[in-house]
Amino acid sequence: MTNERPYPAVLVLAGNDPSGGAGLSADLLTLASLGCHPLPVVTAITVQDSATLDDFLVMEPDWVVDQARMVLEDMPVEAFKVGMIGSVENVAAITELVSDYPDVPLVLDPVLASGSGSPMADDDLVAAMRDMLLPQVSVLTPNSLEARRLAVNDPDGDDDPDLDECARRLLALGPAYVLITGTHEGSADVVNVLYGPEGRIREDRWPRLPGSYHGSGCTLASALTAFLAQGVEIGEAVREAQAYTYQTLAHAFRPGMGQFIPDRLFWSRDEAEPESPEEDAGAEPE
Ligand code: PXL
Repeated sequence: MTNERPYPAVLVLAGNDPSGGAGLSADLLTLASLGCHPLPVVTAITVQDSATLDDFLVMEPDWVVDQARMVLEDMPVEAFKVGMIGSVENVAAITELVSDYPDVPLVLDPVLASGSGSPMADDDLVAAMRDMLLPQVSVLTPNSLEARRLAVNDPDGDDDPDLDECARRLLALGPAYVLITGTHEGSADVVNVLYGPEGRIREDRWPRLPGSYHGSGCTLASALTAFLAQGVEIGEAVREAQAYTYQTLAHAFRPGMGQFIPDRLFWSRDEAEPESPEEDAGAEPE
């Protein structure tokens, strides 16, 4: 064998979603589809379908760390991607783990709620992410709701910063870059903005697709991680990740009775037309 490591390895710490829409499945399909070798570390298991999150069970921090350390000692990784974390203890354990790899880019998708809006993180978990993990993060990828929750310490007060101000506050907590996605805003187009040390770096607008998707945020964050793992520069990686994610959404399919699922393997399918969200936009909004 002359080429023992053809694909960059990416360690993914995330929860399992048995509908195959979000979480680890989304991450693994995206990373593999974009030419990486995903290393899945389970942080939680969820009980959910394509419409509803019923319950979840969080792994013990020792189990999270042991899964990760075993493979990290076996092979080099080019990037980390963190999704659902599940507990304050897991935030602490993951922070300590990644601090041993300061040169490996870390993308954090701060998962606070399921696609159907059920909470997946309480205030203590949000505070732990903010205080412990954000200083280690290379790129934070909140949607606008997550950006506001992470940036505003006092959600019941009068503090209502715009998204530029949220980004400034989040950058002050440590991440090198923040990509705020606009799917949950009311605008006609979806507007995603990348911020860095000097403020706005790029703004991309995408036509808002009809229907509601399960796992779109996981797909975008994983695609971004894949490009960073391949050494693509941040601005270009953000552009490519959005273009890929848009295609997965344009080719989304509806395997059950709930939301549409992005087709991370859209490029590998036969020519046959996929079911289109335009034909049935009846799924519950995200
Ligand atoms: O889309 C966010 C997300 C991430 N991770 C897991 C999930 C979800 C949403 O439902 O279930 C495991």
